Amino acid sequence: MYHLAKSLYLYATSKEEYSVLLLGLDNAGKTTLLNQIKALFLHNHDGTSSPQPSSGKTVPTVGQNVATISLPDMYVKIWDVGGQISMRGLWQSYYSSCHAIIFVVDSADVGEDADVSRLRARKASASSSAEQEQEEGAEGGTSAAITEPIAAIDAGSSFGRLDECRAVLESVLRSSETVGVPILVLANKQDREDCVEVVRIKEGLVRKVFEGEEGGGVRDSRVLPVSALMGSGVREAVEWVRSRVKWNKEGRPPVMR
Ligand SMILES: Nc1nc2c(ncn2[C@@H]2O[C@H](COP(=O)(O)OP(=O)(O)OP(=O)(O)O)[C@@H](O)[C@H]2O)c(=O)[nH]1
Ligand SMILES: [Mg+2]
Repeated sequence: MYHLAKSLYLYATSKEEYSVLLLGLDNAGKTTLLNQIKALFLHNHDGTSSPQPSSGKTVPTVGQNVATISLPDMYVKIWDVGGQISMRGLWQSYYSSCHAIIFVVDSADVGEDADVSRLRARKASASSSAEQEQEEGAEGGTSAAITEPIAAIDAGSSFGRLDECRAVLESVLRSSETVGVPILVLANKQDREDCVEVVRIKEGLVRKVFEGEEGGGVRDSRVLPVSALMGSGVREAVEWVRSRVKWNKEGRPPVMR
């Protein structure tokens, strides 16, 4: 009788627990995001309190930070692992037990896209050719002068860490242990004036990776703008994860706590 009562009590009081892995390059804002999620959800289970700016004081993560938040219908255990190159080798040990991945991108550190670079290059070379023409009174031969610097800029460093970001995201998707795991890409630092818009991150990074060979086929994914520092978009990000891990429950069953 005691055992029956105990199991009924445990059944009535336990909740599903899902694990979420925060990944992304160093300095992307993973720890700031974790702190903001804790501030929003730890004392208020539905996260309806208004987001407050976080202090933004963090140090590069060596190892991991972990926190569990309690939502009305589940616990979410969030693993924040270091994004420095030396830390990335540890990521794969978390893949098999995670139910969702949040990949954080620093939107102020992806540079500008190829179209903007081309336009800038065209403008710059057109005006320098015009100056040259004026100085030398030369005619003809300007089209070669216009196209030359474009190639130079395309191969240059105006892309910030976009290429690194793409390669790292591809390597996450390439692992057989992440197949079918929902992935949320967060375009973080949207409060910064020099950030790129979420649509640019979608086109320049996410679509290329997910539609490319490394994309690992169809998977549940989304791109959302956030500011981990100010807290904007964080509740929506948690809500997306909550709904997707539930939807994928048969593929990756939760643990009961
Ligand atoms: N403006 C702005 N700064 C942010 C935001 N999120 C994080 N930062 C800043 O970015 C820097 C790095 O943030 P972290 O959260 O430590 O980055 P991380 O991804 O955990 O870095 P690693 O632990 O090295 O992988 C800190 O100075 C944060 O204050 C944001 O949304 N807006
Ligand atoms: Mg960190």
